[in-house]
Amino acid sequence: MSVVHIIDVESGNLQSLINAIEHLGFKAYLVKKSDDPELANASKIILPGVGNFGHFLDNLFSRGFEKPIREFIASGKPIMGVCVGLQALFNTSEESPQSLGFNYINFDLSKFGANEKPVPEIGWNSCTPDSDSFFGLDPYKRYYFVHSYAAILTPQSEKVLIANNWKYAKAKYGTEEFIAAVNKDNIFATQFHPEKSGLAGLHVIENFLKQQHPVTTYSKQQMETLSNDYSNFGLTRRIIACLDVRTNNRGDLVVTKGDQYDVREKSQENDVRNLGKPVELAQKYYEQGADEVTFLNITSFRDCPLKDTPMLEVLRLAAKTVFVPLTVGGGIKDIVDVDGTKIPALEVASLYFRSGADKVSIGTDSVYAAEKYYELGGRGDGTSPIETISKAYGAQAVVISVDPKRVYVDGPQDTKNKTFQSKFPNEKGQTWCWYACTIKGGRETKDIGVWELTKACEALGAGEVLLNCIDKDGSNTGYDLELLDHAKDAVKIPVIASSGAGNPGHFEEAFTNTRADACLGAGMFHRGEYTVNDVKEHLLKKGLKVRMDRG
Ligand code: 1PR
Repeated sequence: MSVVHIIDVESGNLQSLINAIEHLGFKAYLVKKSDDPELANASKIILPGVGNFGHFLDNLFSRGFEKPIREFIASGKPIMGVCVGLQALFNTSEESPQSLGFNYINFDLSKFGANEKPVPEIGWNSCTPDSDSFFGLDPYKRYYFVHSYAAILTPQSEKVLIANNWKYAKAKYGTEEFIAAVNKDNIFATQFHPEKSGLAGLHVIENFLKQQHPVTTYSKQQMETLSNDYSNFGLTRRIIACLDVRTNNRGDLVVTKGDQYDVREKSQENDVRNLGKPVELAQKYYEQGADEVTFLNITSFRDCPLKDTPMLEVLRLAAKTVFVPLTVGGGIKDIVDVDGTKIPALEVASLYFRSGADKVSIGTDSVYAAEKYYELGGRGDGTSPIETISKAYGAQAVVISVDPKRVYVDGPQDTKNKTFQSKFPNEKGQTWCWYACTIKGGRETKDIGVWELTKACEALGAGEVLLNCIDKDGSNTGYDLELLDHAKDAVKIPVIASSGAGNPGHFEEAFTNTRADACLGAGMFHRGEYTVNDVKEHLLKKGLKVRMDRG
């Protein structure tokens, strides 16, 4: 079996890349030390990078990898960079101006402008090879991008590329064009994550491993359906399947679903509603076309050592066959293990990343972090899980999960939190309202609003908001559209609509009437009322672009 060598400087989730390579029938070998003699035997190398440019390159160079990588490239053998692995080919990045890249391409990376669009770019974009297509990159397929910095193209930078015989594929996010992939001789690199891009991404990896450049042809109608219309900044409408996971009375790990967070059956047994097995359902939703899968550990697994937490095994197994991003939430905080050992949140998160998670979602602790942020006069002290995880793995890896309830008041003077006037008065005729954040799965309500929480967490380094709504959870009556607008007005980072989806029309409503960046569904999928594909077909009929390349 042919072996692929992966450079491992412990940045982010390499497990998914290994899984993708093995899924394609190759063997993966992790090179953790630059003096590993195996490196000399490598016939193909992959250089994956996640997170911060400086963190990644400084780490790579201080571990002595610069020389062997340059020598490998000079030998003419194939190398593929992924994400920050692509960025490493450039000179420097605005993200870490003190750090140097390999400078094979002499221009600098910069941050996306956030005036017109959410930053980071998180989602499925297309990319168009400028000259000859390479490694099967296909303008009618969608690839998963997650980054704030990019090789943004200008007439001048394009001249640099052309003059130096680089082939490149462009992507467009909002009004900015950037490099999605490059190729010259034995070097190939993608800004997107092929290992997280479903079948389309697996094909790109396979084409690199087999050094082939296939071209797919499409009918006119397929081209129309699949082409990018550059609405929604170029991204498809993202559909996320969410699995709330916990153990039932018998100790089995089940996917459950509550009504306003109550997950118990109304029967005498009062057991936790059991809607299926986590790994099986994740696989099913991937096959139905889910763009992401989120696992929420809705109660911590008490009396269980962290390393044996069942959620780790769920992730390990799911990541073997589910090649789209996986998020895990619940219990991402500083913990004291059963033997009394203190484990910082960063280490808890690292364990999840190493098991196959791409993002962690932080609920209760994000409320504590925001409260502290305001106590300190609008700054963090660097110790909250949002800050530590974001610093090590990048903002794109940190989601905050918000569990709010609507609170009506007579007017803005009645609360310190930001209010707005709702179109839907309550039974007392009040129209002014705000959204109170809760902690511990909705059991405790805090005097901090969604507006205040999301703004503070964004400033602390969160990259995305998973916006639940206790009033709507499990109701099948559609998302709280006013809540979505309220949060979108507060922050620039992407906001995921959650709670209340009961049919495909609700997804359409959220995407059309609000600026939601993604929509999440749970109960309607678990109960088998609709599939993810039903939702996508509906959105397509309504003229909203979705990713149709099904895993
Ligand atoms: O506080 O960091 O340990 O995280 C706990 C996580 O568990 C939080 O993300 C919190 O939202 C979640 N959680 C806690 N208790 C419950 C519960 O249901 N009793 N689930 C819970 C929250 C909300 C969504 C749900 C949508 C869509 N679940 O994930 O899937 O509301 O449902 P629908 O489409 O069927 O309406 P921490």
